[in-house]
Amino acid sequence: MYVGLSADILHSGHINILNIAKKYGDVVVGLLTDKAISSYKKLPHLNYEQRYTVLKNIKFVKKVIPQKTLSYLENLEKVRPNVVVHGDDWKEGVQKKTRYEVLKYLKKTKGKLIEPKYTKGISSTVIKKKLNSIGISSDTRKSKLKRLIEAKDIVRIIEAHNPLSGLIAESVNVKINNSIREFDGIWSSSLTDSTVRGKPDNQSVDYATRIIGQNEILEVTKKPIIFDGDNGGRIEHLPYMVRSLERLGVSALVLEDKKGLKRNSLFADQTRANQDSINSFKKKISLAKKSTISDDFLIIARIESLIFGKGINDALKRAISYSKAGADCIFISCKKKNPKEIFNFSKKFKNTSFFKPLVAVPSTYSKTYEKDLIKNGFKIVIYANQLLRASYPAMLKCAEQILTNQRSLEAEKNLMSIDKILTLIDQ
Ligand code: SPV
Ligand code: MG
Repeated sequence: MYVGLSADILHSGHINILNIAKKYGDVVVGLLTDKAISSYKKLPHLNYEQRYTVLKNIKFVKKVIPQKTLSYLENLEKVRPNVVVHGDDWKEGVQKKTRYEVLKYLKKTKGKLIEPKYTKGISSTVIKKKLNSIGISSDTRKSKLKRLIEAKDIVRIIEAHNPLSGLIAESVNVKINNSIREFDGIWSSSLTDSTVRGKPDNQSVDYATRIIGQNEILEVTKKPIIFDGDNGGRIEHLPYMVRSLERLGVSALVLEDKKGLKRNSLFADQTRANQDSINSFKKKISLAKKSTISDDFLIIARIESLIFGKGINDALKRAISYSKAGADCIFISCKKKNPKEIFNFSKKFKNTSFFKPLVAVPSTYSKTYEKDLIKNGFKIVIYANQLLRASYPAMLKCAEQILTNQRSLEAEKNLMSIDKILTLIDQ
């Protein structure tokens, strides 16, 4: 007898299903893995091991095995159950197709599908909403990025430069083919953090200021955060930065192999910027890694070779060295209009035994689809500046319209209503 469950938040509805199932024989639970769940909805609150421990201690359950896909077929072939039990709520929505597959299988094996009525008055979705309003602990948030990297084909990150843009990153979603698509996390960009403060992206805004800003974003969001740490500053100070970020619940620190006065990599003119030596940067990576408190906090090494026109072989040599020094992921900078160069790099890097998940920032090669990044070994895509670039022209246009017309009526049609702004943030 087989029951497929996510079992993130167990309630009396689940116990009812398991109790009914028990009446038909030994209950094998196919516990959906993080990967299977995140293929159609948010990563569960509890990780697989935590969910496994809870389930295997329930008296109605004989055995718990992983269900690696939304589809039951692989496990049904393995377990060969006579009966499958599932709440009748899967007749609609994203699981409709899965149900149909199960019915087809059971018809073949002369098995039976039991569908107890969905338990009214209790819903995981409502419980999750309540939990969300309580907030998230630093440790739970921090560990989410690593879990997402393990569970998803690609982890989709968007820049936030203040709490309001953080709220957009947190909650925006679109429904496509019955599943909800959203961003998985937030990028704290040195470029947009500097720009909103009216300063150039050359570390004029110091880390302390940026970390205070980050704290405000952390206060109103729950998604994991990747912090753009530029070159990490003086190596002597690096352990303090790592510990501050980790304590706050940030999930990863990106360090780039540049030295001296920093210039944003997207500038055409890099004559005043310098790339660090492999040896010196390796030391930073390994010290940053040693300074972490847990394995959940990731150190991402960012390679600037292609920005300096040094070619793929230099980038590859560095990727291997930084990977050996302990980098968890490799971020390969590129400001070409197409991704050919980074795809050639990833092909070669994949063939080494030092491969680490790759990070792409498709600001200039924006025509590249996520599916092509996935095919080429990229695990994280960062939309690094788009929200700020969207807001500035809108504000500028509004200010110009007011000046031109000497009143604000003409600008109104592009503005959020007064009612909306008053209620945008929950009171
Ligand atoms: C940033 O967003 O600050 C970055 C990414 O470092 S890039 O601007 O592409 O260098
Ligand atoms: Mg930056």
